[in-house]
Order: sequence, then C-alpha cells, then structure tokens
Amino acid sequence: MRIVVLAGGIGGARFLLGVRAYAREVGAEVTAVVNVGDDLFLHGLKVCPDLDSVMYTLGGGADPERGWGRIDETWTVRAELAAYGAEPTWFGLGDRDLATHLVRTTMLTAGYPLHAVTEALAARWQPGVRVLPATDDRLETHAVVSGTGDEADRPGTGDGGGDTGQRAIHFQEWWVRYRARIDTHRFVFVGADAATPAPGVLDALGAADVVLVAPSNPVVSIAPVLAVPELRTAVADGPGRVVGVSPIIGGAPVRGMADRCLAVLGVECSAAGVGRLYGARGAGGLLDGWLVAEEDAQTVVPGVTVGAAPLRMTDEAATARMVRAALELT
Ligand code: GDP
Ligand code: FO1
Ligand code: CA
Repeated sequence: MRIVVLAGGIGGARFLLGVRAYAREVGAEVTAVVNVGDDLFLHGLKVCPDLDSVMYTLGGGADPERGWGRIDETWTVRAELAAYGAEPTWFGLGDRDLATHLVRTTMLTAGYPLHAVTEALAARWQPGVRVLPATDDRLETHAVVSGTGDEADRPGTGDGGGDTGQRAIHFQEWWVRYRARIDTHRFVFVGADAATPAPGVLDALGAADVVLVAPSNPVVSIAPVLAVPELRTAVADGPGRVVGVSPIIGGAPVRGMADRCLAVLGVECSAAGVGRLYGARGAGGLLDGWLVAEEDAQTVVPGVTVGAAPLRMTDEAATARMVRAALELT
C-alpha cells in the first residue's frame, strides 16, 4: 500500500509518527507532503518550520513540550543577536536548530532545490518516511491585517487603532508576534498560483492508494499545500481515496490557534466546519472520508463518509490506531 500524507508542523508530525508505525506493521510506503507557507528568511537564513517539525519529530530530535525546534536547545546566539538589537526579536532561533538553517541555506545558495536539501537533511534524521516539501518554489502565507494588534486587548475602540489601512504581514509575524490577535481580513498564499509541486509529489499522488489529510491546521497548514494548483488537482482527481482527520475536537483545537484562523474565514470551529471547508470530492472538494473524535460522532458533511474514533495523539500506538480507523473508513 502507498500512503501520502498532507501535513503541517506539529499536528502533521505527530500524526506521521502513527502513520509510520502503522506502515511498518503492514509494509506500506509513506510520503509526507509538507507545508512550506510558514517558511521565512531570518538573519540571512532560510527557516522551514513545518519541514523541520516533521524531520525532528520523526528523527527523535524535537522538543516534546514546544513541539517545534530541537530538544536540549540552548539560546546563546539568540541572546547575542538581541544584544546587537537585531530584529526581529519576537522570533527565536535555537543554537542547535541554527545548524539546520545554516546547512539548508548553504545548499540553497549553491543551487540545490528545496526537495534535494530536505533529502540531504533527512539523511541525518532518518525519518523513515519520504519527506517532500509541497513545492520548491517560494510560497509564503501572509495575513492581510489592519490596526496595530493593540485593539484586540481593547475591544470596542473599533477604529483599528487609528490605522485603518490594510497591510499584509508574514504568517510568522501574525502567529508569533501578534499571536493572531490583530484584525485580520484574509490569508494570501503569495506565489502559490505560479508554484508547481516539488519533484516526487505528483508521482506519489498518482500512485497513492490513499491520501491522508493530517489533523493539521486547515487554514494555514493544509490550505497552502493545496494552493499549489497542480497539487490540489492531483489530490482531487487522483486514484487514491482521500481521508481527512479532524484537528478540532469538541469545538476546539487540541493546541494552537486554528479557532482564530477559522474565524478569519468565517468557518465554525468544529469538526463539521472543517469537514465542510474541505468538502466532498464529488462536489468539487477533497474528501471521501472524514474521521472525527467520538464526542463529535454526530458530525455530518454532505457527500462524505464520516467516522468517529479517539483522536488524541497521546502516543504512537494511539495515533497508529487513529490511522487504522482512517484507512478503514472508506
Ligand atoms: P503547526 O504547523 O506546527 O501549527 O502544526 P499543524 O498545522 O500540523 O497542526 C496543528 C493542529 O494539530 C492544531 O489545529 C491542533 O488542533 C492539531 N492537533 C494537535 N494535537 C492533536 C491531537 O492530539 N489530535 C488531533 N485530532 N489534533 C491535534
Ligand atoms: N514559534 C514561536 O511561537 N516563537 C518562536 O520564537 C518560534 C521560533 C521558531 C524557530 C524555528 C522553527 O522551526 C519554529 C519556530 N516557531 C516559533 C514555531 C513556528 O512559528 C511554527 O510555524 C508555528 O508554531 C506555526 O506552525
Ligand atoms: Ca505550520
């Protein structure tokens, strides 16, 4: 069996631990197609948070509490940069993590495409699944915002803090600096229209028995992957059945700020809201199946087979059971 997983960072990475465990049990081959919309250049270095979360988690090097970055991290360089007053101070790169960005940036500068760089980095981490960026092209998620963010703490002032003009900021500024607490109008996937899937992605989707949509943030992790036109078409029209797993349990994200992201789109924060956002494959959407948590068992998504199972990724075995439930759904 060939399994392709569409994934963001932490939720995608933890789900992939279960997919890998399941695949080892049954002898399946796994390809992860990972979001690059969070990527940014910082202090001259290319940082790919979701690819790194996947690589470190599957390689046993991720920090278990933070979910992103390296275990046993130190922050000497961050403190030194701060001593220079080097901006941005709201985004910190750890010392161990920096080595990854140095190697990646050196290879990219030498002309290697991102998928080749990712493969080279994975040679160290041995993730046990094929890890591909959705695209080698520049694709960045930006948030169109107004105001200064201060008004989120002073609801009712209503004038966007005196700055009513709209501007686009990078996703990381929106997420990390403003913690999604700023008037937000929409997200834009800059570069997506012209982006093509990274080598290996279309082949994997074309040969897939099943495409699993990880319980990642649907708005800022999965949507940017699907914003690559040929990639979305290859999922929607591909041979593999498409089964998604809900990141929302009982009306709330398990962690992170998917609720705020969904609010920007005017989508209800529920398993049904996200399932309908993805939509049925038969109706121009993506899904054949949608796996929700047991407390959301009443969820209806028109045209989609909905199943319920325990969806908390507490350990690898529990996550592997989730994966089995997703695969048995359709
Ligand atoms: P990020 O890129 O690091 O933000 O991570 P992802 O987008 O891949 O995943 C974030 C999503 O994972 C959040 O919306 C969470 O609700 C979801 N998530 C985290 N842990 C769990 C879990 O144990 N079960 C489920 N169903 N979803 C989870
Ligand atoms: N998230 C933060 O909240 N603060 C940070 O300073 C931060 C630094 C960072 C460095 C490298 C990296 O790979 C990820 C990092 N993240 C940080 C997480 C990152 O912003 C994720 O993209 C978001 O959590 C959403 O996916
Ligand atoms: Ca992400």
